[in-house]
Amino acid sequence: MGNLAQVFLCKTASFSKFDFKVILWYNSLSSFLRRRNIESKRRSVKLFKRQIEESQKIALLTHEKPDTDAIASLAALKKLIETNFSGKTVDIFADADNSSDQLKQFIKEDELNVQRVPIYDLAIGLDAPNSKRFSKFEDIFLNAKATVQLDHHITNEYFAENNLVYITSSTTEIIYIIAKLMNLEISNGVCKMVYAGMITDTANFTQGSRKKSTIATLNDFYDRKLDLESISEYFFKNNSISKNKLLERAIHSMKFYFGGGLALMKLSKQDFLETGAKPGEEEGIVNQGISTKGVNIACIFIKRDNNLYYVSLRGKAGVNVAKIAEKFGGGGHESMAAFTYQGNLCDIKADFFKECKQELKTCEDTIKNGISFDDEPSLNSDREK
Ligand SMILES: [Mn+2]
Repeated sequence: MGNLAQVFLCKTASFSKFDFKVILWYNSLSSFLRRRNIESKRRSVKLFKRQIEESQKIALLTHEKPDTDAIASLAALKKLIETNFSGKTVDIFADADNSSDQLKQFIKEDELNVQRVPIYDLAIGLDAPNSKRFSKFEDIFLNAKATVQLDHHITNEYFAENNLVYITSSTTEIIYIIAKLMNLEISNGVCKMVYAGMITDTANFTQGSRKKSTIATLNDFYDRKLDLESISEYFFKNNSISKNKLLERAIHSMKFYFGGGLALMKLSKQDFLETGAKPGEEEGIVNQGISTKGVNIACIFIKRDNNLYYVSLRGKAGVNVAKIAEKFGGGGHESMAAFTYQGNLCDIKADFFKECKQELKTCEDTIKNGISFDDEPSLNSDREK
């Protein structure tokens, strides 16, 4: 609300002088905080540029079992640093299957996990809420002379010396925003990598965080006349037959709890073997659960090894699945999160259901039965405050 409108309201409605003072005070405090926030972001970006300039050997790291946003972030930032700063060696690391098709799209097999140097001048963490997520490469980050991280997870632990954490669509989007603030030369190839991270982390802009900056970034890409359609098709209309067979198994396993509010799916090692699906092909299958009417939380338990499960969660508006994932040592976003569980399923069942029930309770009032196209005051579309 603008100041003028407040003065008007104050004169017409039954506002006391005290209310008016509170509104003015609140207004100036929030604009002060906003300014301070922008200032601190600017300082972090400046520091990041200086950190790159002052380093010669740079390591880029991301979380284990990297998704498309993580891999695209590694590739995009490597390219940006190499083309805009001279004399830097940029090594990239990820605990991943080097031969996966998804990885090969962005990174040459021999460029990932190269022979490491004992101590890097700068380690840059990407798309990870804490350093443990770098898994077997965590020591590279811990031993580096300087550290910075770029991430968009709501559960981020601000674990680096310089933390560039913005809750937005993807880590690639943050890379693009920062590259622009640094006035770097950004190639069309880098933009396409950024786009790949954005569409996969938001399931084609239907979940996760979508901010003003997301739209501004898309605007830039349309101005560049990039072929975005083929990237969308590659990620969303390109399922292998084995993935479809895996999806069929997952749907077959789907069970409903709490009056249909929770959908649970399971996949075993056997399912992967018998369908011929490769690791990584389970990405996105959990969305099938959340796309079901009445389901407000969906999850999939993927059995990797004996008693080792990867658990992926999705939630509809009003639910915060990151909270559930955090309880079990994981993290993520309000509408999409994950954790790893080592142990017997029977041992986690009661606790897991308790957490889900709790979240379903808090969302009961906000879930609508339909949508309204009536004229209503506009909503704040950003779900994360
Ligand atoms: Mn991400």
